Amino acid sequence: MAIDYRERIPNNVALSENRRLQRALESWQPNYMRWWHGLGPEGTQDYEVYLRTAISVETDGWANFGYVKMPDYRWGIFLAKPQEQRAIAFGEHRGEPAWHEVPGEYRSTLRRLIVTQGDTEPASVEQQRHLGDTCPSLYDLRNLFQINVEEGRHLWAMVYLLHAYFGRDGREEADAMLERHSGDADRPRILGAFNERTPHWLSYFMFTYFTDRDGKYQLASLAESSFDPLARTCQFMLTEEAHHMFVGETGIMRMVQRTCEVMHALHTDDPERVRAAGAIDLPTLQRFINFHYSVSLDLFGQERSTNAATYFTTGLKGRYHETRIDDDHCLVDATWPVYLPKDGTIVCEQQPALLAINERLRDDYIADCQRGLNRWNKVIETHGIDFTLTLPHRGFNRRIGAFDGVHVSPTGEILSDHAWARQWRAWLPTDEDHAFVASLMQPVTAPGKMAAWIAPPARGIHGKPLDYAYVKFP
Ligand code: BYC
Ligand code: FE
Ligand code: FE
Repeated sequence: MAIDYRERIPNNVALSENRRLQRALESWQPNYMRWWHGLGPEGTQDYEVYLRTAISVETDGWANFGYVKMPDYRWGIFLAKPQEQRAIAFGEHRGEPAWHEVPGEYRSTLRRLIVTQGDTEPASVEQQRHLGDTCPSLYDLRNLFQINVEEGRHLWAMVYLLHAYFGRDGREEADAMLERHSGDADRPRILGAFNERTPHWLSYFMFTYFTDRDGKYQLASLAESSFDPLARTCQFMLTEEAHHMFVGETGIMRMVQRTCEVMHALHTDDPERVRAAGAIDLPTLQRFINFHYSVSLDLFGQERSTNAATYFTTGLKGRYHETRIDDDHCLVDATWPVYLPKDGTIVCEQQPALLAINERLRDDYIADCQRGLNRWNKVIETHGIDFTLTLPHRGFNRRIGAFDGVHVSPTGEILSDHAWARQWRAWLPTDEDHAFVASLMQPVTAPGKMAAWIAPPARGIHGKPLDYAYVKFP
């Protein structure tokens, strides 16, 4: 399973033994590079970045650190080690051997799932392309670029599957990945959150906490797939995802820390005084949590989804940690509680578990999101400040599913249009919030220095000190 770095496309799938596939991917590669130069991190082609590159897919041999110019990053194809005689764990094919080819009857559904997954990866790079101009520190800048190159690699992972297993339509879909663009009026990215802007570092930390975490849960579900190459690709992608969420969680933690220090020093909880001191007040952080959390909840799809039921029954996409769940893994008679708006209130109804697969994954996600808030709230508490960050109700600010078109307050009351219009500014980032946050975004690029609105991280990268030159400019 060693990764072969002598190849033009590094890989551990013996690409050189399949000339046709190798040639097809090598002809996609220049298009990818053109996309990276055009829509990847802006103006960074000559930066030398202290990046981690995978050297093997073993848990111990993962990482190699060194300075790399991002266009020279070795994007490649890495699948987790095969599991011998892996059997399908759920659905109507439970107990049968996992598939090494795509069954004809599932071809278009599986392709669609892979395309949807793949589309998010370059979208996030596009969304983050201007952030380098306003980095709060070299440490943060390097982490941004690490995430960007890895999201680029995640695109490679899906493009490999499309080329290797889906013939001509797969190749066309791979091309289309570079033709849709985040926020493009004519050819947008597929899922809503990936067409939103990531205009500043506050949005970016929220995105990597909440939206990359959707990635964790979707990838974990696809890692259960009966289609073994997809499962193994997603398993390896998950190891990279952990760092993206770490960046989000610690980024928000550091902002909270800084804000609390300012509040403590000034003996104030007045948001205006906190802002005047150059920190981001807690109510503003709460509004950004509300926004990024709710658009990320939309990424799980409808509460009741026949699509999701089909993915599960046919074995294409499982539940989170499917094999650790103690049930029949077919869900023929099972039910699952689902929150739905009904007659002006929100009710919790038992629904067929098969239809509620998306909702169950959303439940797992919500519980995981709350863990970060608990840690941030500890920081607030340690400073003796009476304020609690909370996740809004799952129906708040939704565009997909049963809550689309229903106004729900953060605490879960259904509101009239009028009541919503009167109050939403307290709950979602306003233009003024964005303008204020943008005003803080002055680049800090001296080694070891940190913008005033964020506390330094607890430690540097890979044992290096905080004042290490994580990025060197030409
Ligand atoms: N926006 O039956 P439903 C990541 C559509 S993030 C727009 O619920 P389904 C990353 C849906 O397509 C992980 N449209 O659908 C993070 C369907 O359309 P049709 C990304 C939406 O299929 C950060 C219709 O509504 N991976 O990796 O059960 C940085 C009916 O809905 C949305 C995946 O998503 C939306 N939010 O569930 C970088 C995994 N939601 O058929 C990367 C692959 C739903 O009516 N995708 N629709 O035309 C899936 O598993 C499923 O497609 C979804 C949707 C869970 C997304
Ligand atoms: Fe990704
Ligand atoms: Fe990610």
